[in-house]
Amino acid sequence: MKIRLLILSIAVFIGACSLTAAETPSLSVIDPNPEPQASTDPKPESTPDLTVPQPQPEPQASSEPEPAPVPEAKPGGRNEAISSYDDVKAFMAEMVKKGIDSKTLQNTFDKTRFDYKIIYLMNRPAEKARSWTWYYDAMVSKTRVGNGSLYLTEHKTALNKISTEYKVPANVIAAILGIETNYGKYVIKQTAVQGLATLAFEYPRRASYFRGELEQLFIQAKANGLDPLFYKGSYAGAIGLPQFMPSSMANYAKDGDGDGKVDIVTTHADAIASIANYLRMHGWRDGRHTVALVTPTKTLAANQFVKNICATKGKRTVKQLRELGVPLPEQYKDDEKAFLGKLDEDVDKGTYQVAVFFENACPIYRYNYSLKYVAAVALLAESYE
Ligand SMILES: [Ca+2]
Repeated sequence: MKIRLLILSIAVFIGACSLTAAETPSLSVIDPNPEPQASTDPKPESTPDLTVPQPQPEPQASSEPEPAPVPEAKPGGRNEAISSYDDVKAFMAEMVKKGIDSKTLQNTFDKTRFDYKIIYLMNRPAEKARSWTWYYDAMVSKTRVGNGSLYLTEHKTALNKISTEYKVPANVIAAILGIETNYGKYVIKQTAVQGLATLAFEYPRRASYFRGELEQLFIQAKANGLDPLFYKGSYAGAIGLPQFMPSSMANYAKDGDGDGKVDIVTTHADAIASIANYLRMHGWRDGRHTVALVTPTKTLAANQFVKNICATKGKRTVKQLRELGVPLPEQYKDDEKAFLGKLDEDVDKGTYQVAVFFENACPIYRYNYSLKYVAAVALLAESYE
């Protein structure tokens, strides 16, 4: 199982490997999506339903980062350095007007080629969602729990300081990092520019969105005195340890180590502060609960469940949930607000897992619009020693 996951994840990730019919990967969490994660604004119509994150590979033996792979040429595609194409040149001219240095733009696009595998991944129909059991086993694996406990020790100083400042628990921040990039052990090789440029210029359906993100990446790079190619990202441009889209970086990323730069690619303290700030800005409040898995004592109708746990519709009190036949331990107070959600769609078989999502579940949902993701983050956070 582990080996298969590893194969799947490696294939998924940024197209480091070529895709084969036998191992066609699922799309990973690190993608934009209908409701992009960490912050891209939700786009209802967009891409296939990619809301279920796929696990990242378990950490591998200390591997030196390798050079970013050069994408395979596509017959009939635009396979040269992208600075040679008129639409890219026009974009560069616009960016110069917005204050980005022309040499920086030229250098960046001279070194970038479109990766058509990304278009293939974006156009694949959504595959059937994995079961909650499968997802839980992958996301809250023993290895990931163990690595998280080590991470909490290793980054204790930054985590404690930032956790106190933002009033967001260290274990929740670590759990998000654990699921996004295996606590940074997953080394991303591809530049964010490559993914963003491919989607900005070769994916008409969402070109304007990705063009905006590409623009923001240059702005962020300039603001932080960094080379745009420094930013490593998923095939859809989600950057660094916490997998923020550039617009999220602009709005929520923070300098956690106080060196005056926001670097969420290599600086853990910055990634930690950025996640903490993101959760805080999306409504995380001290003392509220996140998620509880429950076994209802009565059959619940389909319309008792909600999909959007940040909405007003479907919000209930714990007292009302108890009256519905949802048992919750005493630690949950009658007047706490919560939603009822199910973690599997297979209601017919009656095997689905029910979860209660409390008010601190919403900020995690804003990070990645998937109930499974929210539950996995909450449960992983509770599993550390
Ligand atoms: Ca910093």
